[in-house]
Amino acid sequence: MSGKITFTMIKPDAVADGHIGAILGKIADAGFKFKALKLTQLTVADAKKFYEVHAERPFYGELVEFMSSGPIVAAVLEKDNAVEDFRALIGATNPADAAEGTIRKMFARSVGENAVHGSDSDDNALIEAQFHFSGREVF
Ligand code: FUP
Repeated sequence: MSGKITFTMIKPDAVADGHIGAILGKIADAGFKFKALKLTQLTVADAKKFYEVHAERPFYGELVEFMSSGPIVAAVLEKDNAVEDFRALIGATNPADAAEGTIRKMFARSVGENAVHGSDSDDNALIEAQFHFSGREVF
């Protein structure tokens, strides 16, 4: 079994569309515990750094612009097998390909504005959690 921690953001589209409560409810109902939680907004520099692995991709500029365009909810979540189970809960990157009942299928606008982020590995979960939260904000 993999690690117990993952990191998520409810992205600006889902916050603007009024889905914070519904998405947090689905996360809690799926058995995740909230270790850290806040409403915040990324600067352009923050978004560039967070997504720098995608810097050479054609969608990088739009992604940075979108992710810094409005408030997000950032959270650290705890559950056995957290990374894999959370990615199953959110569904495929493109909501058109996401399974019924997944968060992206229910709430995402498009592949670029896809409602939620989920870490893709245990190592990245830790890096991303530390990017957004200081030690005293994680419980
Ligand atoms: P995921 O791990 O499912 O969030 O997907 P990726 O790491 O491949 O992509 C990160 C973000 O880049 C996505 F959430 C949205 C954006 N993206 C696009 O805008 N277009 C694409 O074709 C792929 C990703």
